[in-house]
Amino acid sequence: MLNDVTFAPATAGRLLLANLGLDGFDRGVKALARTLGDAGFECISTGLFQQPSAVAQAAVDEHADAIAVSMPSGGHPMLVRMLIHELWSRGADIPVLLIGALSGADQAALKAAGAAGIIAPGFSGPQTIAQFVSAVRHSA
Ligand code: B12
Repeated sequence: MLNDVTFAPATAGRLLLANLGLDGFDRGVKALARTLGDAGFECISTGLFQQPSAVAQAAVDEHADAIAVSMPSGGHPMLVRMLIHELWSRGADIPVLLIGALSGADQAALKAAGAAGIIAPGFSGPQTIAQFVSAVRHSA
């Protein structure tokens, strides 16, 4: 019989996993959700083909601690800048991390635009987890 103990699972943070624009790669984001979920994060996925405004609103509605943009197709620079702008226009200071093989110029432009982390393809699971632990800690 259940008593009045409240069960509250510990969480390392709430993450919104997003695929922006015409990017159609969902295998990577599913694997990422498994890796981060096993590490104690709550992962919410937007699904494919999202507009930056929809991702920003979902992050606010879901009280996300950080956003992971998965975009193997490589359309980051414009769409991630739009996402960060949409977050700021909602007064939301939520770190955005993304993965991608980007030129030095694109990386610098995205960092200047406010991207919290740009992770190169090939990063190990533990390195990826460490990036999100750090991002959530800094946003707290
Ligand atoms: C499978 C695949 C496809 C499938 C995708 C199926 C699906 N449902 O996802 C299909 C056939 C649809 C496809 C289509 C295309 N593809 Co493709 N595809 C691949 C391939 C072979 C494997 C990708 C994959 O699923 N890997 C397995 C997953 C589990 O690994 P992953 O994606 O790397 O994700 C891991 C990490 O990166 C990490 N991770 C993922 N997201 C995030 C986010 C954050 C923030 C962090 C920290 C970590 C993280 O977690 C995952 C687990 O470790 C790659 C080549 C390659 N070997 O990577 C090309 C590749 C990604 N494709 C490519 C291209 C060009 C295309 C097309 C544009 C081809 C075309 N002309 O139509 C289209 C684009 C379609 C679209 N709308 O986006 C290029 C991209 C080049 C670029 N960016 O400059 C690649 C690199 C091939 C190449 N060498 O040219 N593709």
